[in-house]
Amino acid sequence: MTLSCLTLFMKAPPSLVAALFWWLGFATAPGQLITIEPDDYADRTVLTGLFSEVMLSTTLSDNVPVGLFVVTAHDDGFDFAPTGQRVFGHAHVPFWNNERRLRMDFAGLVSTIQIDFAGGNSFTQERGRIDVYGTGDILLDSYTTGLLGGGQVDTMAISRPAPDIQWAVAYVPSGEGSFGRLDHLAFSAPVPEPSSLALAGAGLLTLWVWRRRRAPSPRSPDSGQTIV
Ligand SMILES: [Ca+2]
Repeated sequence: MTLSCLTLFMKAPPSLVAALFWWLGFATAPGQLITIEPDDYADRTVLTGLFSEVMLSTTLSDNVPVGLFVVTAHDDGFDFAPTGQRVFGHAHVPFWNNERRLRMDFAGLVSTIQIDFAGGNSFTQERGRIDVYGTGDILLDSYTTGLLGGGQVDTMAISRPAPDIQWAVAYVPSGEGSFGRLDHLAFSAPVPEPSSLALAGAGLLTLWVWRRRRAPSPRSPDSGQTIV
């Protein structure tokens, strides 16, 4: 936030500051996580575009979303689901690998993300991985599970000192398996990027100043003169 914005911010009435923070989503209790659980939706429900806090999509190994492969809630069918019976699916299958990645684009920046990974093969072990990226598509952090057999679960969790995660991909690295399960996504409430915060604050304060200038000045009841 620039110095001029900060000065205006400090001079603004408390009610305006409270409204600004509420509008920007800071009303969410600290530590409260938003959860998306496929078991909460019917089999084959399309989850892409369903949530205001995050956009779910499917990518290839280049991390670019493929519009045709919408993300769904999918019955596992093999009892490999980390929770309940349903996992994240895409293109009519309930599993993920290096060429089919679950991408999560947040409506702001988050500090915490976690998603369950389970091996999806009874005959060989697999690893899951999550990569988190910040502004400018900079890789911030990664988490890779150990080798997991079919139905064995590890929660892939990353927590940052401050909200700086803009998007993430969960998948099975190349050569580490082909049938990994992904389930039970949770993340902290997205907060606006600093540039958006400064822009929103300047906009609201401009509106406040404009309304003050348009408001009629109070006048003396006897003289009709403006009270100074
Ligand atoms: Ca589940």
